[in-house]
Amino acid sequence: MIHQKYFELKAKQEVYLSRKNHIDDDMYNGIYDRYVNPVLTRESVPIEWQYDLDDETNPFFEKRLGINAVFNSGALYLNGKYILCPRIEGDDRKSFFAIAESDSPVDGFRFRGKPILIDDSRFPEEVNAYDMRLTLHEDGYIYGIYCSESKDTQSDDLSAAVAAAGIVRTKDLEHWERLDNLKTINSPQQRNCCLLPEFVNGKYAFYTRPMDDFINTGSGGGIGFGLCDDIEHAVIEEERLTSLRKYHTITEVKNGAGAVPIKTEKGWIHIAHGVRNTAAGLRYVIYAFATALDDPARVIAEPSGLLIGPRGFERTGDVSNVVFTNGAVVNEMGDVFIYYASSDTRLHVAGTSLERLEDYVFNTPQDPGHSAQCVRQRIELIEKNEALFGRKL
Ligand code: M1P
Repeated sequence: MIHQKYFELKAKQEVYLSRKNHIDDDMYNGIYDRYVNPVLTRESVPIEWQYDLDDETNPFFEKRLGINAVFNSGALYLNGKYILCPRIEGDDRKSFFAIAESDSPVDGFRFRGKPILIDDSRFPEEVNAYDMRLTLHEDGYIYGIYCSESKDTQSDDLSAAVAAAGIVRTKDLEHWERLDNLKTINSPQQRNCCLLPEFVNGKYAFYTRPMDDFINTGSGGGIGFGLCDDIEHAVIEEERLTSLRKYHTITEVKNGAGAVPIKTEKGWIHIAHGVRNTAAGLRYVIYAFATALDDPARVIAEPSGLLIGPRGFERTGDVSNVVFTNGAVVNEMGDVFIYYASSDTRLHVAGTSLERLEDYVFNTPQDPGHSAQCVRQRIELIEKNEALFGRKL
């Protein structure tokens, strides 16, 4: 018999999943709208994925396989549906992927089917899998590029790990084919890699993140870019740097590609993450930049500072003071939805338009790099405003 408690929890979850979302008017900045409710949380995960429903084998209706968090999500807009592929972390700390979809970009996301079972038969060392970027490529496949993590067997440190970029592909989001992990000849580890939707010079084009070890990028100077001929056995011989890490900026400690870049008439818009150190630990924020259409490694616009920072309750969670994105979509009306996670705990959405995003990326001043120059930049802005009024403000 099915345990009675199941029906109670199911009804409660239905109310939660049916909640409507709305723009948070107190967070106005003109660039994007933040929505009040997260779009996915641990409360969104089906009860059937966590409980044994049988009252004989589970008389106390105990959670058998709990979920700890739902966060960093790949995203696609496909056939009128908004598709998310988040990082779901079990209570066992292992992450996995599943597809959630909705007719609305901002609410109503429901998991469908079962979690995605990635074939690890050729990768027995893979212990964890997370942060998938979904790319609908012009070759007709949907690719998922994710972090494939394994234990560092060369180190005596029990927590030492190795990060690589795993590659899977599908045509229907149900059957996934595992390809070889991405090899980058000059970078021993990779995380935060993503595939551009278009060929560049007839080759598959990846944004990478050269790293010397699992946490520290070490000599890795920023977000890399590389080409490969064969996606089934992807090898990048040379990585060129794109958006750089810089002293006293939001990318000082590290940065990494985020959502799959968005193509506009003026260039590829990137929504990435930057990390700096503080007395309270690492602080992750989201920033944007653009690269050239004719050379997607060349940065052509770099607005100063952060696009999205952790605010309010977003600031706390399993890894506090973090916002992170690995998915954004554009619909046929040119609306843009950025799916970002807060503090490695839950997934939110911010909405804007291509026009607004382009205006932000190409018209926000660059960081001049020194406090005094930043003050000059701000005084210039104030004086421009005063000229409008014809008096001091
Ligand atoms: O904990 C914050 C983020 O840390 C990692 O990002 P990065 O490689 O840039 O340090 C990732 O593990 C990411 O999942 C996580 O949100």
